[in-house]
Amino acid sequence: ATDESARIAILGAPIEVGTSEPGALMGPAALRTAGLVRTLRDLGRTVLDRGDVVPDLPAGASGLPAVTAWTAALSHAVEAALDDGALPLVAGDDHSLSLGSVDGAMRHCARSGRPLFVLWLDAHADFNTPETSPSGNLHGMPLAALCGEPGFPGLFPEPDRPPLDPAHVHLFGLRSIDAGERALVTARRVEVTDMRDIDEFGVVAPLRRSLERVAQARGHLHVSFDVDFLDPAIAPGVGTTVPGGATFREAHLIMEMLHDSGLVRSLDVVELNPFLDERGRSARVLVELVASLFGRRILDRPTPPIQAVPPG
Ligand code: 5AB
Ligand code: MN
Ligand code: MN
Ligand code: MN
Repeated sequence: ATDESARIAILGAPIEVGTSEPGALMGPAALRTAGLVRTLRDLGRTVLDRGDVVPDLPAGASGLPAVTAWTAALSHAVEAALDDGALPLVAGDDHSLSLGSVDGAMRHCARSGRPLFVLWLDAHADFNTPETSPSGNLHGMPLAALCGEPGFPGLFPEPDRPPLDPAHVHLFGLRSIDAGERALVTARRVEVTDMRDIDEFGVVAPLRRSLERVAQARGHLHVSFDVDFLDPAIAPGVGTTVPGGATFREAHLIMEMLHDSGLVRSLDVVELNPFLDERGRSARVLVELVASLFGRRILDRPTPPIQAVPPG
């Protein structure tokens, strides 16, 4: 990721109110069971496991009120971790938690003066609004809400927050998009690398271009990793599988490039549903990928000296 020296603050977010598939609640526990903390410590990193974030949630709350409480709790926890000089790793579940983690990173960035960029590794665009959503599930809407689309009254702790710049969002791995969100993604000029692009050009060229842009802007890169970015053959433990996802090697390479960039300052790992997993496979794959993001490499030697961006 990452500043080699930054402490990693793990924040569990067992949230499943944004999805209709039960089991997500167990995501943070499965990541811990698969050795998330131990693996990062073995890499020589200082890891602070802050336990699970506890939202101020009335018993039985669901839908928008529940997501609003989670958003406030996570936004504050992520902002506090960043203010403290740590790198927050939100070990989650459903993707509505990124409403809070990205909002927290935005508030931190507003004060530090760094522009925020978001790399959204996902089969889906997550750019629905309540009006365009075919399912009504909030895990399909976080980017639209963060980018200031109407339809989410009172969702964020600060009602007048400046929206996330959609041109700073890079959807990577896209292969399932609904008609309404497709129109929005196009109109708002969100950057998109879909699976067709990856098939033709691989992951390296589009990711390098994007990282170069963040580096030039001296930006803060937030990475949101949805398990369904991966092909279901390697990560079946997710409610919304879509065939034709990233391979193990493609995902690894992305993590290695992110590490080498030194630009990642906050991270979500979301949508793991252990109830749907096969013998912990998906959780284990995720821990492997996170290890690569935090500097595990095959041999201890410098990165191949390739130019960050092809000239021209
Ligand atoms: B995920 C769908 N677009 O809005 C919707 O897993 C799926 O966080 C959303 O990417 C998937 O319900 C949300 C059909
Ligand atoms: Mn998602
Ligand atoms: Mn701050
Ligand atoms: Mn998804």
